[in-house]
Amino acid sequence: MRRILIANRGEIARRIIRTARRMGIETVAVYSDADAGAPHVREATLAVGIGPAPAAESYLKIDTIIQAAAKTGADAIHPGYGFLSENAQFAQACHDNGLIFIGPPPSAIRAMGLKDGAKKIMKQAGVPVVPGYQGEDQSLDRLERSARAIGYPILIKAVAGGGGKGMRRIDDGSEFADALIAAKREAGRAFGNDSVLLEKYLTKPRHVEVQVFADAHGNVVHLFERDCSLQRRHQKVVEEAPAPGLPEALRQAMGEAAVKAAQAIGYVGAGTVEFIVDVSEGIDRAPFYFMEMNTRLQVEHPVTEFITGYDLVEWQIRVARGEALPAAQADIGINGHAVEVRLYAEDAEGGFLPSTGRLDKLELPQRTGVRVDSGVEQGSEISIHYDPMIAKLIAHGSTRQVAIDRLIAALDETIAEGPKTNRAFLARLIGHQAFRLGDIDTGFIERHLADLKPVNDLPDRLLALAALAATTPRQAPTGTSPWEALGSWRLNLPHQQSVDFYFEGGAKRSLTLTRGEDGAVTVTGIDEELVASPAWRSAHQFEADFGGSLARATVLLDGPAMELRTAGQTFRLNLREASLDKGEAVPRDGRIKAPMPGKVLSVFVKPGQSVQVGDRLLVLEAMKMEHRLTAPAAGTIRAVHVGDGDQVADGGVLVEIEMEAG
Ligand code: MV4
Repeated sequence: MRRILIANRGEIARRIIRTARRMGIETVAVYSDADAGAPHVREATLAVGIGPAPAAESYLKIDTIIQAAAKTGADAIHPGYGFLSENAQFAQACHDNGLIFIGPPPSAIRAMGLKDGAKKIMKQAGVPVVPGYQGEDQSLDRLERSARAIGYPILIKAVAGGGGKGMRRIDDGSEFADALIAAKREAGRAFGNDSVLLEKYLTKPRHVEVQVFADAHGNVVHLFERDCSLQRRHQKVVEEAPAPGLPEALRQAMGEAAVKAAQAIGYVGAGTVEFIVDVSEGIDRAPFYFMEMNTRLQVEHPVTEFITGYDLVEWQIRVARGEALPAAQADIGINGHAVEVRLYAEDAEGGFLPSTGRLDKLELPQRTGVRVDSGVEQGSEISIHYDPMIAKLIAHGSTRQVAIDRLIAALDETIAEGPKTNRAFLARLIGHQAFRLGDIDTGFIERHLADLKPVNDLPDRLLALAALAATTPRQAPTGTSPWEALGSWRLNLPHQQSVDFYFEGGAKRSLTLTRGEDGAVTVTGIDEELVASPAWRSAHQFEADFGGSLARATVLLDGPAMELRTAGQTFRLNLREASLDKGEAVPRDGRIKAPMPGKVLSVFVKPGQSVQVGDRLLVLEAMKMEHRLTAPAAGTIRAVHVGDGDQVADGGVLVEIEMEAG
């Protein structure tokens, strides 16, 4: 293998380029018009433009990509994840054109493509599957009888669905017929296939997936598991390896089941076998069931790389070259613990809507035990066309607590400005007591949402730290010797300064700082007077020694606005009285506008209808996610300007509400 074309973009393209380069293999990047200036394009040996920004016109064009490979003399194609990575037709097209597809055989992709078929194969192979019905007979009568036999609550899943799409829970037999008809209609529209399967509904599942690897010589190993239970609307938010609290016997059993799953379909390359672990009765004797198999390298593979010490992209390339697996099962072990978070351009504090725009500032952390995989750089545009992930931050440590602490420190240091991000939310999430205890399941984020909101009451010590940061110059004047500069610089500072912080609701705190001859500052205006020696460690890292106890924080100043981050908590402070214009949380004219460009999926209201605060108005699909817009105030619908399937522009008026007085 001399030259690999990477049929992908962003962080995964860069990730593959890194390993290829280390192995002495050249790379070819492909890029859409929107990505012409992207880092992955610069870093590859060669690059080929493949069309307009929409993925359907570029990254998903099989013929164009095959042609790009032929034109550049590539002998292999790595599909990355997403896009064409699990497209059997693409894998086949590679083979047909004499290119090595760095992935499994098309037959294995196809075998796992439909849920019912995958389940049947696994059941046959002795891999545990969720009790249910996955038969050909799709008649109401047959399905209803099966549901009764399984026992409610049950879950209807579209056989062509995936990642949570097309699922419907039914708690009671009386709802069955209506729910089935609706589920089938939805599945038919979404996937062009209205077949469903039924499963016993598990009330407290954990998502535990096992990394497997197979070569073309019949060797299959697993590289232990990842826990990806922390999700929001089927979007993974935190992934870690190994799964916290998983008993060794269960780990062994799941690893063996995953290997069996791979063997059952003649697998070759990197794959992930997703299991659902039913922890409703605790984890000690928890049953686990096969869910689906992902026939690609996954976004979260770095946590596995951290704990096993192997480069999975290197393994993929070696297996694709026909080599035997680099390690045998007995050689593969677990070293420490790794946790990954996905930094997204989204408004985590405002309903998790994606946020687009230019990354005006991007400073990603560099610290021991922390890996950062990113596809963007300062100045990059986060567009509506692709996944809005800014970076993956992955931390490793000898223990889970060490890894978590490192990741929190990394998040505290991360500076990403322009679009809104989930940075502060992620830090609160992995700093949450229940997460630290490993008390996780797929309902975690929903259940703890109230605890994951920002808090803004600072303890006195942090308020003092903020005041110190506001009054400590970043550096001594230059030109004289450091010692003289420091001495005279300190002497030239005002002896006494006051700092006022303004809080929402009109509260104000005034602190007074009195500087001593030795540079120590006495802070008053808080419950207990504090004495500190403050210093900037770098442009945004501030610290103060409070009599032997060191307080550290990332401090960002933007005019009168200060952001202070420490120990995973983010505080926003205002050094000037906020103006009364708070923006329009509730639009006074009652015009509900699209928060971003997108497609209207469904409209729930009609003119003349009355609504209460929080009533759903419509669902907008944007950036591959569904966003539910709700009534910001009670009133009567005055006008509906959009219908199902309409494309809307950012700021376009969707619905108008005649708001009730008061
Ligand atoms: C389930 C389930 C409960 N019972 N199946 C969601 C995505 C898809 N891979 C499988 N999913 C689920 N299947 C049964 N029989 C609950 C989920 C589920 C879930 C699974 C893994 C991670 C997050 C989840 C969030 C909600 C529901």
